[in-house]
Amino acid sequence: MYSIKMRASYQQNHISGGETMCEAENIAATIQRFFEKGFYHENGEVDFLNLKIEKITQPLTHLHSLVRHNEVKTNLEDIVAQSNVSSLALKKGLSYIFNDVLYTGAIILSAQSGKRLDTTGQRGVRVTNFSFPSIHSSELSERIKDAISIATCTTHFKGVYGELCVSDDVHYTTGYYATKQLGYHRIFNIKEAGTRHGGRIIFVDDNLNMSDYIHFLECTPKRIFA
Ligand code: WAQ
Ligand code: MG
Repeated sequence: MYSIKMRASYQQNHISGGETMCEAENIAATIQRFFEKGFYHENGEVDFLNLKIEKITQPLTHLHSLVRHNEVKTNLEDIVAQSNVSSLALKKGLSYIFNDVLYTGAIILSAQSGKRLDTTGQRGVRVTNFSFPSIHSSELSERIKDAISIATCTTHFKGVYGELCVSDDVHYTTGYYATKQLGYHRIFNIKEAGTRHGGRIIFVDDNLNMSDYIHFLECTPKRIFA
């Protein structure tokens, strides 16, 4: 298997990224798909696009996909409160999402105090080396498959209470909140259309081993099955 990564930007500001793993015979189709995703993006013109192909040499870790819930009226405060994340932490998380910084990856916050615990600056932690082959032919969009895969990875580790996601794409207004126990809950109209506000916030225990967790998210090859 090969890891494929794409990153596109304009004047060094993040526009779009993508990552997956695939077999050799699917590399050409995957880089074509990622080229189109990054180069023709609703967030605007791109002046830099990087595609990276790397052979996977480590064994795959298998993760069971989170269950996807579709209720129209999921209330963010309620579901976050059910997952051991304080309202202060949620408030701080939302302030990272609804600011003008364009992060490439996820921000990791204390679920208790809301203090930022990772030290990756404006880059954030990017979940990479994952694939979701068992639903490739399903009716779900690439965006939703990607989102369920990322949430399955971020919430898998012990000491993680939940992940909140808002797309930074100008016209996509559905986000989600996910936990290992409660599953993947879509949240409609989480932002107003027309802004680049967005991001991913992972709420964790203060005692979580940060370098093990980041290594798991960025480096361990992860295969998600339904
Ligand atoms: N790892 C960590 N953070 C990421 C990753 C990744 N692989 N990919 C994106 N991010 C961060 C980054 O800060 C982006 O700005 C932000 O998340 C949003 O990414 O209808 O489309 O790809 O059920 O714009 C969720 C709802 C859609 C899907 C999320 O996010 C549904 C989405 P985007
Ligand atoms: Mg985006």
